[in-house]
Amino acid sequence: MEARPAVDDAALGREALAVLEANWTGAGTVPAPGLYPHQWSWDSAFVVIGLARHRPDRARDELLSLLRGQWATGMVPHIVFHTREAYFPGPSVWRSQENDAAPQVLTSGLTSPPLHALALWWFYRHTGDAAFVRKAFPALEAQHAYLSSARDLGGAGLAAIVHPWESGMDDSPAWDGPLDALPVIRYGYRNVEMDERHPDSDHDRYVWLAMRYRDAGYSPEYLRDEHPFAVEDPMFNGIWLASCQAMAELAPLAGADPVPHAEHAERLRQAILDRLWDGCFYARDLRAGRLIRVCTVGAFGPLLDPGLPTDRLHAAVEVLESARFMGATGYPVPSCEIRASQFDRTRYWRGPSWVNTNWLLRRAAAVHSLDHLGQQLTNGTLRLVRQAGFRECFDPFDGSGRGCRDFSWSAALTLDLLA
Ligand code: 9WN
Repeated sequence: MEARPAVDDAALGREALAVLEANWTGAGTVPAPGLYPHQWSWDSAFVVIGLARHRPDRARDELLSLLRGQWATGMVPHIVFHTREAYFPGPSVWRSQENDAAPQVLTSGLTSPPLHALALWWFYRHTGDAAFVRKAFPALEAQHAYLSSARDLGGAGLAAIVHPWESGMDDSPAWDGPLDALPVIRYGYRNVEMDERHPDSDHDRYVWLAMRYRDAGYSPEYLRDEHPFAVEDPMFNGIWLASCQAMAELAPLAGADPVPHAEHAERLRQAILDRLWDGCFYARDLRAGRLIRVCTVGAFGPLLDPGLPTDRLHAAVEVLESARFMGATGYPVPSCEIRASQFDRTRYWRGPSWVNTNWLLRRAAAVHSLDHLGQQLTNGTLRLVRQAGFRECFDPFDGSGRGCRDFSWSAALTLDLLA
């Protein structure tokens, strides 16, 4: 494993700020130079969280820049493009400009985990900037209304993701089953560029799925009646629940009624428990009508809820701390349980550890006063970035870095962990 010279906290913090400075385009922070040259939605929310204490001006600009991409439906897209292409699939695939609901700036047509209200709450907690809360609140209300109206495909109140990219955990083994069920052979789409850049067939399916949705005009009726991929994900919905609670706390600052947001969080809690729990939280495949029984780091999203019943909390934490996850690896938290046949320590969301999910679980530990767990997550994550740098993800056994270097959320959340 590559070793870096030892850095103290102050130097690590300076390095993190330098990475975020270098990744700032003047109109948003790119996740990493080169591979990800636009603004990604949940990446930006993590950047807001990390910059809240250090660069509140930049944190505000980051969120506002992302929200320029919000559609009239309330949907916050998973990518806001800064240049016309330079990433596949770029604007020519999404064709957002052909949709009446889309903004002027070019965007993707999918959404991503709705972390933004929690990020705004975090920002307020550290800055006390109520004026900014008032400014951003209506957009986040619209985002939540969109999820309630257009994404409740299962009819029980949870939001369904309609594409693996919407989970933020693209190649998670949780999506293998729903992807395998797609009729790619009949409708498969490839072009020369994809053959060169993405030899594996899952990427074909990703693009095919996105284009079907696009060709249906990004219509909610199509999603409800025809779209072949619809999954209720515990991480997406756990984050949404935490964001609803954040909205309830922020509402008075924005002159809004907190009650609907608090009630919404309660409904989400019940739906998550009723539909996604069976000894641990699993994603539900709405098209196959069953739980997807592979336990990934996404299973721990509902722990963000301070009102999670104690028996479920303890059972889930036991799984997290067991040899299925943290108990077996040197570093927190593998993205898939290590005993699963799909576990692969080298492949993105199929095994490696990520700073953002570690941060979310540390937040979950804090809301439940699980101090020892929180400390383990903090120390383990700082060890990863101290040893390997601000990489995209890390081998959970030896801590070596994988994927991009100078990855924005790894730097941003390190700043928060150091505080
Ligand atoms: C597709 C930008 C994004 C993250 C996701 C991560 C990866 C994109 C990709 O990069 O997804 O959206 O090209 O694989 O899985 O979580 O938001 O950092």
